[in-house]
Parts: sequence; C-alpha cells; structure tokens
Amino acid sequence: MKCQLQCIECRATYDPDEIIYLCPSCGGLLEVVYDLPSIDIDFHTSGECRSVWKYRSLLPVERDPVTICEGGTPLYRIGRLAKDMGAREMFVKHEGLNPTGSFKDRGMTVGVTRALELGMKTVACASTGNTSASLSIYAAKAEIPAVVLLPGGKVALGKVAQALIHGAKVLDIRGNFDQALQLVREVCDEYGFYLLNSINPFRLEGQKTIAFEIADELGWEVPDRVILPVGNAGNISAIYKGFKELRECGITDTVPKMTGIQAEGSRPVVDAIDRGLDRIEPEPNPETIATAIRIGDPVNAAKALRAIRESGGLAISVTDDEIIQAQRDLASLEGIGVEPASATSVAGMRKLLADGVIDSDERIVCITTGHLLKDPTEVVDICAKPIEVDANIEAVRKAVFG
Ligand code: AN7
Repeated sequence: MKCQLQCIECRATYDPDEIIYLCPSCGGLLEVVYDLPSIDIDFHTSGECRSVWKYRSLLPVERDPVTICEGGTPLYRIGRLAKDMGAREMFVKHEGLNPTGSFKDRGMTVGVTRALELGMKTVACASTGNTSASLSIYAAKAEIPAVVLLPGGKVALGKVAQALIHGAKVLDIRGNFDQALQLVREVCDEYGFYLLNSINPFRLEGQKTIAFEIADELGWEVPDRVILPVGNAGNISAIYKGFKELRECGITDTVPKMTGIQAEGSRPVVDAIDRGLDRIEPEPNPETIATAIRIGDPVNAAKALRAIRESGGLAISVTDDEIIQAQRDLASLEGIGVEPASATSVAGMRKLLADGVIDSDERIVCITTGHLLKDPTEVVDICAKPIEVDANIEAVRKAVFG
C-alpha cells in the first residue's frame, strides 16, 4: 500500500487497513499520508471521462473504482457577477454538476471503493442530506447495504428522495445532525459498519481532487483564494490538503488562501478563528436556511482551523438573506443554479470585497457545492408565484404583455 494513516496531533502512524477513525493513542483526527517522492505521478488518462480517477496516482486505493463518472465539473469564468461585486478575476467551480448533484460524490467514489477493498459489508453515515444521497447511490452501485441517519424534518426533499430511491435504509432521527453523527459513530463501532462521514480520511482523499482540478484547469496555476461553505469542515480540509500535495510534488508553487463561510446561526469555526482558539466551542442549536450546513459541532474543525490559518485564509459568516441574494445572483446573472449552502461562498465573497477585507485584484475561485434542484422548496417560497391563466391565447397574451 502506498499510503499510511497519520494522526494530525501526535503524528503517530498506522496501517491503512486498520479500521480506525481517530488516533487510538491520542484521539486526534487522522489523515492519509503518502511517500510523495516515491510516487510516479501520472495525471494522464485515455479513453476515460474527465473524473476524480484521472488523479488516481494520488488516491489511496488500488482496486477498480466504484464510479459513476464523478468530478470533471466545470470551472466557469464569471463576468457579470464579478463586475457587480468589484472583483477582477472570479471563477465558480460548480460541484452541483456531479452525478448526484453535490461534491460528496468525489468522496464517496473513493470511500465506497475503499470499503470494498477493506471487505466491509455495510456502509453508514449521518447526514444533512447530500452525504446520504451520495452514499446511497455508491452503495447501490457497489451492491452493499447503506444505513443513513438524518436529522428528521430538516433535510431538503430532493436529498431524501435520492437516499430513498437508491435503496439506503433511511432513519429520521428526532434530533439534529450533530446528534445523528454521534449515534451513527456508536452504531458503526457496535455493528462493524464502515463509517463514511468526513471523519473518514479516505473519503476526504476523493474530495481533495477539487484542488487538483482547479489547478489543472488553470494550467497548473493556483488561484489566490478559494472560498467555500463550511459545515462539518471536511471539504475545506480536503481541498487544502490537495493543494499542499501539489506543492510538495513540485507541480505548483503556492497554496490558495482557504476561506471558509458559515451561516450566521451556525458559526463555530468563524468564532474560533475570530477568537484565536485552538478548538471550537460547539453551537448547541445551529439554525440556518442552508440546511446542508446546519451543523454546530463540526467534526473536522481541527483540520479546518489549520487549513485556514496556515494558508493565510479567513472565516466569516453570512446571514440567510445574504445567502438567498447570492443564490439569486448566481441563478439570474450567471445561469448557475445552486442550493442555499452553496451560495454562502459567493455571499461571503461579496461581503469580504465590500468590507475591503480582501483585495479586488485577487484571482478567486468560489466553490458551489450542491445543485439548485436539491432544495426547490425554499426557492418556490422566495420567488414570485407562477401566473395562473386560462388555456386560451388571449389569456396568455394578457399575462405576457400585461
Ligand atoms: C451543499 O451531507 O454535511 O464542510 O451530511 O451538503 O465538508 O461538511 C453536507 C455538507 C457544503 C459542507 N455544501 O461541507 C452532509 C453534509 C453542501 C453540503 C457542505 C455540505 P463540509
């Protein structure tokens, strides 16, 4: 095996085939580490769709992947919206265009492949929605059962539909996401299910390919800043790791300033950054319209705080109104349809520019993490209703021309 597991706190290393999610000696988070100089990096594939697996030489699995062509999402150059916000150069990496409509597919293709490699019989997760949708489809593809625990009544409809139809056992917990995650960790320990929340370091390896793709699409250049939503804080940690590996391999020179955006009612990472704390204080009652990031006790906080600090980045929060405005802007000015959590990246960018915190000369990539159709209910509520008319041309004319 070309990799090991390493504790980010005490640096102890472990055999990658051990089924552990935290350091057995100190309880720290684990990450997958490689002997990078010994790896023959080959990012060229032929006859394959543009995907996560283009980067397999820096991924921690050997067997044939469980794949439905994830990754290869567009990096849009943004014109009107950038001008409106006063930015010189802006891109949006639209992760909503993954097979299930979110970036989680990148993690799950690797995570479920790893589950098979380890001989695991059942996979499980807690989820605010997207993780469960993604796990359910990859488990179906891998022909193994999936169990998902959702915060009952707080998951957007499209995501529940996905988890159900792809065949997961779906449990609605009478509690919030943080409680569901605690429970699923206990269930996995007790019954030997493979845990595929982002505490699983193999899953995060798939997500680091967002960094590889951004650099690849920019001609192996690195943007000044990457802005993205933060919930359980896995993605920001994974993307930072991806950029660091490219630099360590000598493929790029720098890493971008990692900039995390949380919702105002759910901002433990922002508070820890503001107050210079080494660990977060969990928010017991997280609230936001962006249900995907309605998370009060982000499990990867220790990794995320390092990613933000080491890269010279930032963390701020945005209000639900700012999120909705950014969602509308992306949709109407750029033709990019995203769910509310995804729009936090752009809402945060607008705020940082308006407040003069970041420089308008920066080259910025915003990541939009999930598709509009995941969460249509909120959109229908905030938009003007369709105009109901009789089925004749006169009524249509009147409605169109007033
Ligand atoms: C659209 O599905 O946590 O900071 O259980 O669905 O890596 O957690 C979703 C998270 C951002 C936050 N945008 O990413 C889940 C879940 C969307 C998301 C995030 C999520 P992390």
